[in-house]
Amino acid sequence: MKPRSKILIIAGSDSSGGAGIQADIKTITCLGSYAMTAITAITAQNTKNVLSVIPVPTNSIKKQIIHTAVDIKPDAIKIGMLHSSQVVKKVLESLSQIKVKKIILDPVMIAKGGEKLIDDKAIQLVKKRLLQKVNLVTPNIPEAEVITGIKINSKQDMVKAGKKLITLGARNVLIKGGHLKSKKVVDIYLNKRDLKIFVSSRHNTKNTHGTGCTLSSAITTFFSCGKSIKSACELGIKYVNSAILTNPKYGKGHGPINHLNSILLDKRFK
Ligand code: PXL
Repeated sequence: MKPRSKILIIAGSDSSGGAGIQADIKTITCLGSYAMTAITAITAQNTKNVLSVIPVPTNSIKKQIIHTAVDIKPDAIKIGMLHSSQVVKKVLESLSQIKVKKIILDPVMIAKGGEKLIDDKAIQLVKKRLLQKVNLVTPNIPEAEVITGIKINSKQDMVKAGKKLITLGARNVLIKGGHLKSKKVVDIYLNKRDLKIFVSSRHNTKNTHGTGCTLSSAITTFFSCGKSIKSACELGIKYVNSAILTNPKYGKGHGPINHLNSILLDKRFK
């Protein structure tokens, strides 16, 4: 088959392959689209912890974005780890030059092992200048708490924080409820006019490394292919949920999920 769409990923590299740009490429590929990349930082990590983070020079990030996009125009962009305010500034500059209409932002802040992946100045800039330029922002509960200043302990708090994100200028918000202590996982999609609660079964596993990256890439792929943001969220949530269920149990810490869950390759090897 030919790829259904072309997507540019702006994110960090995860050497363990479960999160970051590696998760993004796998997701976009497995869902049938073509992935291009601008790498913002290089992490050395495994399923247990992040050993180091090396920032990529910001001029190089801008070059990766512009030089790639002027040749193969992306149908959509997915933004992940941004690391510092200089990176956020360069990404903003680059976005205004390439004029791609569909942009999804995963406001990555902390790795599964607890390591910080973005500094405080960058968070403020994301809140003040980037949030308003994207079609959808997909914070998890800790990220929504940091951006809105609202403590989240319930579904109602999630809605409150979602509404605050809209008043801050976000067009569409998906707050992911995986961190909430609840029997089912509740994700809340909202904008000025609409509110939808997605309920999924919770799988009892520690192997959830890269779920956020995977979800935002899946949503970007569906959105780039013409689905509405809301149905792209619904389809993305289903993809991640079965990727968690079929996780390959790799590593001794928080293992990766199964990006290949959308693909049947068995026959080719018989
Ligand atoms: O899942 C958040 C994330 C994003 N980007 C990179 C990461 C991680 C988590 O480990 O390493 C590069």
